[in-house]
Amino acid sequence: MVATDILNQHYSLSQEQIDFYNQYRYIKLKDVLDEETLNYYNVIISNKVDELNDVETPLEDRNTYGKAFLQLFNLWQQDEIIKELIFSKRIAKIAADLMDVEGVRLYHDQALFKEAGGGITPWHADQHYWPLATDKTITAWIPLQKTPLEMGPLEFSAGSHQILHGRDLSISDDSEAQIEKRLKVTDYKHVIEPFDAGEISFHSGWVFHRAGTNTTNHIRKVMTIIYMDKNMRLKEPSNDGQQNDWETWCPGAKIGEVINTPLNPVLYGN
Ligand SMILES: O=C(O)CCC(=O)C(=O)O
Repeated sequence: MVATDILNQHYSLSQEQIDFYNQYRYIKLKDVLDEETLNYYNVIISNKVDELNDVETPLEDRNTYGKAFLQLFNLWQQDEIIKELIFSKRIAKIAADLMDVEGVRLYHDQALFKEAGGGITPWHADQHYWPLATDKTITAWIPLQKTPLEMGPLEFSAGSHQILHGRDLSISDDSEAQIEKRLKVTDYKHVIEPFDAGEISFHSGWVFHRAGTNTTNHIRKVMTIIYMDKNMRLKEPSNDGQQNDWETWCPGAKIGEVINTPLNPVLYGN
């Protein structure tokens, strides 16, 4: 067996897991990847991030966003082997089943490497940045190593997609403070858990999430795949971030029409 065979094998989700996702809009799933595949991609993605990263500013001189992670986009276009991970039918079908849609397309991928000594990822909701017409969006957050609490694993406010206050805040000290304050007076559970090797989380575009600092001497290496319903339509952008995302991640898509550009291939479904 080569390391990547698991990428197209079926992963069984129970109805309970689908119901859990539907209620809380996040879920953590164990053994989506095996250790062999994980170690293989850890090396390949790390090499690509090293090659493409152009951030030279020392960590201490960056702002809060800059301290949170090194961020590199659409690696699937840079490397055929990384493309096999991003095009994994196993992961894409989980995304489709959790959202209860027939198929999913790629919005974009990104590597999020929280460096040793890296800062927090402030509370935020992703869909604030996306010009997408419905909430059928989901991110697979794929740690490339076992991720203990000290490394800053992804944290969720379970079920917080129902809160409107704070959705419009870009990732910043302000979003961290305001959303934290709002969440404190709700009953939504703040889920802070380590990730085993091979464990992946899925979260929807409107659920609030954050990550802590990385206090270890190792980089917290994560790859993410952002999926949307394959029938997702482009909406009129309502902020500069959404305008920029339209031009960058779905160039040529038309408002009101299904986002069917070469950058948005269907990864599961017909
Ligand atoms: O990896 C992180 O620290 C944050 C990830 C995140 O916000 C996301 O994938 O939506």
